[in-house]
Amino acid sequence: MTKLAFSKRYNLVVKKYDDLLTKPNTLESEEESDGVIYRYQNPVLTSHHIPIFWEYDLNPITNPFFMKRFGVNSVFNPGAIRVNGRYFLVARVEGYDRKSFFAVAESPNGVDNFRFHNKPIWIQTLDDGEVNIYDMRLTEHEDGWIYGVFCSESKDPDAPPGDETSAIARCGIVRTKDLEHWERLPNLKTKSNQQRNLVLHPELVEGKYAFYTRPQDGFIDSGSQGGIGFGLAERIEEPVIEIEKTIFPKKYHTCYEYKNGLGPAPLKTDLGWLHLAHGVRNTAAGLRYTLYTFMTAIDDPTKVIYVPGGYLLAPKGKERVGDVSNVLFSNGWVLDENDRILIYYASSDTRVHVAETSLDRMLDYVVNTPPDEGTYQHSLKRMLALIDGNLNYNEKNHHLLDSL
Ligand code: BGC
Ligand code: BMA
Repeated sequence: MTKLAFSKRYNLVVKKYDDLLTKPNTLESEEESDGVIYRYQNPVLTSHHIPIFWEYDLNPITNPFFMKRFGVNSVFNPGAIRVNGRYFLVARVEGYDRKSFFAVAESPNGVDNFRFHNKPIWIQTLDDGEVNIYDMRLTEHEDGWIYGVFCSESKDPDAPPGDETSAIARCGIVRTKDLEHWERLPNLKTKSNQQRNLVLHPELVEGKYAFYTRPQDGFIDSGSQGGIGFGLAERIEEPVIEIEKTIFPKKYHTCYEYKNGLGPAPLKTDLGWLHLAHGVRNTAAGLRYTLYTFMTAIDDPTKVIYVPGGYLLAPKGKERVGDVSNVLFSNGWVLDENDRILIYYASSDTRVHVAETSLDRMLDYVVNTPPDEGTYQHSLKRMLALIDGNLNYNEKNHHLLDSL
């Protein structure tokens, strides 16, 4: 093995880093897209985007081999927000040691040149055995704060001796005005022992803080618990939900058969609250996570009014492989003033991508995609109706299909 001098190795690593950070991103070609969503070609955040001085000791005396002293394994599941025209992701940064924390990365255009701020976010821990934190959802709330709601994980105190995997997931809450200083609030209390994928609704409902919840029986298994829930908390500084109702149940033989959970905070549109969620099914190869959308009524965010059938985005190509393969997960999106929607999603718990659509396109998709009516017979009838409609249209309209 040829040993490069500290400075040579340093220069190579810096060059690679700089090239990566300034690399422009481009949309996939028109015909690659399904017409609903357009993916960008390169991931927007990966472990290679981590600043060099977070991983390496830059002092040749204490680090003569210029080796990583703190390795980052993956960057994924970011919350997203646009402030003063700039795009911010609050990413889950996971070390080689499996612990994760949050770090803010900023971009001028939302699709490339994402750069981490100088330091990851300092989060004050609570005195409750918290071991790990992940998957922050950001909400610009009408009360003037930006809230970050995340999963706080600890070892299950009732795990029998020898069981080193059972865990408890709770809902952690922080808030900020500047994305630099974050105030930790108490964890949300609900009746369920396990909570993951909680999201704060941007507006008060009946004068209270409204949360989308996802109660579970076990750490992985949602068990008898029904799906995406909803509940109100009187105060955010002492958050307690007494009554939780299921608004989007998991369902047999769908892409959210095993479990589901809300993604980012919903977007307010003229037709209703637009939601992005993940749906999970179990397979012989393990859990498969895809993303889907639905809409709830503006005056009642618990009332589901549209559910396009099937998934919106599923793992594709290189996205399929990673630490936890066959997973797409999203907890961040941004609607900008030009009605562009940027969906930030992670693939296989490893890296972050962005896909683009527009508000009018999404509304068309949500309203006009046939719902999943439960059986293949229903689905087949829907497709036959589409085919017959097209053949009929073809007869009457210049035989568009004849060249196919
Ligand atoms: C992991 C999460 C995962 C959860 C359930 C946690 O320990 O950090 O990424 O979603 O387990 O599998
Ligand atoms: C879930 C999430 C994510 C993760 C996914 C797949 O339970 O909370 O952290 O992306 O599992 O591993």
